[in-house]
Amino acid sequence: MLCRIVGAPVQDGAGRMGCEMGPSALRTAGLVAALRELGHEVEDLGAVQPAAPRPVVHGNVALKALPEISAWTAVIAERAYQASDSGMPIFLGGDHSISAGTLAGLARRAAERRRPLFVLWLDAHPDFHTLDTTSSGNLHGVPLAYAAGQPGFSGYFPDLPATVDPKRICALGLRSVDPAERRALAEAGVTVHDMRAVDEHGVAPLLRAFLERVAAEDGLLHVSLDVDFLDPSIAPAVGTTVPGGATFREAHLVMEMLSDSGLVASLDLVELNPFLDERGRTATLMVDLTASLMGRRIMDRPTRSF
Ligand code: HAR
Ligand code: MN
Ligand code: MN
Repeated sequence: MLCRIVGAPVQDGAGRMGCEMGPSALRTAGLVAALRELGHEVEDLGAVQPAAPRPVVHGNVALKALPEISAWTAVIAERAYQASDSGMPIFLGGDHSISAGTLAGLARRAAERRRPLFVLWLDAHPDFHTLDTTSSGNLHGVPLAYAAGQPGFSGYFPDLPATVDPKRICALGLRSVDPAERRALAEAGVTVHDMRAVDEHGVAPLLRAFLERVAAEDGLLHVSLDVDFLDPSIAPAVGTTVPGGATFREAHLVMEMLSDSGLVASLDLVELNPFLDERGRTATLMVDLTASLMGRRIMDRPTRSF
C-alpha cells in the first residue's frame, strides 16, 4: 500500500496550545519506519500551510479562532482531496478541527468516485456541535457536525461540495457528550457506541456490525482516531482527558479488525499534544496503533475475517 503522510499542525481548535507539535512527535516516534517495516511505500507530502484568515463575525461570542480554523479547513480540504487520488492518506494532526477539512476533501473524492463514504469516529467526544451550540467555543468540538451537513456553518466554514451521510457515521468510545450533541446525533441518525456499550458487549461485535455495513455497500472507510479515545492512563498526551477510555487491547483489537477488513481508505491521527506527554509514550502508542491498523499482527491470520 502507498501511504501518503500529510501534516496538519493545527492547534487553534483546541483549548490549549501544543497540538501543532503533533506531526513532529508522530514522526519522531517512528511512524514512517513502522509503515516501511510492514512493507508499505511511504510518501511524505509534508505539512499543509496555513492560509491567511479573513475576518468573520458570528453571533456566538464564545467561538475561538473562527477565521483561522475556517482558513485551515479550506486548505486541508483541498490537500485531502488531492492526497486521496491514490494510495492511503494519513493525516497527522493537529487538533481534531483538522477533520473538518479531511472529511470535506474525502467526501468530495468519494462522491466523484460514486462510492459511499463511511466514517469511524474513535473519540471520547462526538465533536458534533454546531457553531451555534458550542459553549466552550473550541472548534475541535465541531468537525463531525460540519462534515455531516448540520446547519449553521454556511458563510463561516467553506461550502461543502459533498457531505458525509450521518447514517454512515459510527462513533465509538464516547463518554463525554453535551446535551445539544446528544439530541443532534440522535436526530441525524449517527450510530453511537458509547463506553457503556463497549463495557457491555465488547468492541468486537459493535465494530463488526459496522464493518459489515461498509462492506455490503462497497464503501470507502475513513477512520478518525482522537488520542482521547484511549484511557488517559495509557495516553496522557491530550488536552481533554476523560477517564474510562479504551484500554490498550481494546484499541489494538479495533485496529486489528480494521486491518483484517481491508476497508480502510484513509486515517486521521489527532489531538496528540506532545507538550503533555510522558517520555513520548502517547506518541509511541499512536504509532503502534497505526501499525496494527496497517497490518502488524501477533500471529498470521487470514484477511477479511472480521
Ligand atoms: N464537547 C466539548 C466542547 O465542545 C469537548 C470537545 C472536546 N473535543 C475534543 N475532541 N477534544 O474530541 O468543548
Ligand atoms: Mn475529537
Ligand atoms: Mn476527544
